[in-house]
Amino acid sequence: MAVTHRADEDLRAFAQNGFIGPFDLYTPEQAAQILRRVRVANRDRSRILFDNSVNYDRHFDIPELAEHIGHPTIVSKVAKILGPDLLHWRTEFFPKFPGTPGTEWHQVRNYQYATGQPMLEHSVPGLDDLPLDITVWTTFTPATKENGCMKFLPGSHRRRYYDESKSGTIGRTGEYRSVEAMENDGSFFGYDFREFRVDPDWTPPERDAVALEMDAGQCVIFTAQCVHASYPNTTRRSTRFAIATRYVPTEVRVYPGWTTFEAHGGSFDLADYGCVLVSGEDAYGHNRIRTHDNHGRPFPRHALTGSDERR
Ligand SMILES: O=C(O)CCC(=O)C(=O)O
Repeated sequence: MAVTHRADEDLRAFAQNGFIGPFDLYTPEQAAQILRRVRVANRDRSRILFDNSVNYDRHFDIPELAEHIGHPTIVSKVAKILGPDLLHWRTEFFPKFPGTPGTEWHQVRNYQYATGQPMLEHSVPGLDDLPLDITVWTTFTPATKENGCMKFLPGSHRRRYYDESKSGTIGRTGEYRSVEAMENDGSFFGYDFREFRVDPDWTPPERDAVALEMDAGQCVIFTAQCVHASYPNTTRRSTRFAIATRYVPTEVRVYPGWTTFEAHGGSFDLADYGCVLVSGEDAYGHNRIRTHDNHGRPFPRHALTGSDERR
């Protein structure tokens, strides 16, 4: 009973705030060990899916991340929100090095900001009020206010503060500012999210921000529609290193009809891309599914137990 009560608490808190956590996934020692392996594996680019510096989707070539995307705690908590038929669609590295600025405030629904076209679309009519995807942001180092932990504006997922369909001048093909430039000016990985503000005069109310300090091995689960950002890393030697994994229900179309795209200064050829079914069944068949990683090993699939709630 206690577990059910806790799950209901999570759903209530998620509906109210747009994020839940932190939750334990690994002990700090396990997290440090995974991070060491990821750092070593990162140097071998021979089986990488996208050969660019953006480091999307390294679960295809780094075995620790192939395991991580299907972590049972992640899958069961995300399934409570999105339903049991779950696809993992993206992995991203989020390092924050000593002396670098915070990630600027932003709000994302369908990732249209990156190219001008939605990367995610509901296929079922009437679901427009529901999030398309859920992010699980796991830190493999401590994340503190000093080294750049995340911060959220609770409840902001219920209102549109940023409009990704606006045509930004910075970031899309040809205007990309490098990650190094971003680190110097604090913009959003080569884009400037201020360009997408619905009300150009609105400024995110810092006084309402909730800072999520976390131990190594913990995760926070959120809809990117909840306005979020991170603090600058003001330390001299403490790198914060997090990995975001993103999930959709199987009814969502991922990269609908796309074969390639350009974003964050990288080129992505989707020829070998596929989502990973981390739990349940894919009755829709909208998306190509990858069952094995680039080493030929099967991705883990989590069998949900108990009364996982459909949305
Ligand atoms: O790690 C960060 O600084 C930002 C992460 C973020 O915006 C995301 O995971 O969507």
